[in-house]
Amino acid sequence: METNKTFTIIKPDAFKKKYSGAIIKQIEDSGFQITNMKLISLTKELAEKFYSIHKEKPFFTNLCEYMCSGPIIVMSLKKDNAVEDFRKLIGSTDPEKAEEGTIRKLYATSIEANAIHGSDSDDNAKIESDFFFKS
Ligand code: IDP
Ligand code: MG
Repeated sequence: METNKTFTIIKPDAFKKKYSGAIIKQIEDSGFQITNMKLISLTKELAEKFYSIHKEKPFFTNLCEYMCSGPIIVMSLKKDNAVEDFRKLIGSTDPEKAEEGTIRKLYATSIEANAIHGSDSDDNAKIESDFFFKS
């Protein structure tokens, strides 16, 4: 399994607030290369499929609704140690717990509307990137 790839989504809250440019700059300045990128809107079916691992969680329905609430930017990224380094760059799921300078600390609205997604493993980076970029 490759360790130099990850996958990210600029979520609807951040896109709506026009943070996409600043977030992409921070990602590139941190050494990540964008290898694929597109602006899309999710359907309920796609959101539920993407987040199916969380389907038993109490926040699942709201999460899927929120992810369909506006355009998102999906990107595949390349860098050594991509998954771990990117999770560090975005910070904790809850922006109130995220470290200073992380993308979620800077741009998130709430624990749900937390500005950005980052894959949590090399396996999921491939699955998630293929989900959006292989038809
Ligand atoms: P992650 O995005 O940091 O990997 P996960 O636990 O995988 O966090 O959760 C996926 C997404 O679900 C989060 O990014 C956030 O948008 C939402 N979420 C996670 N936990 C909560 C919660 O306790 N309340 C509401 N939404 C949540
Ligand atoms: Mg996750």
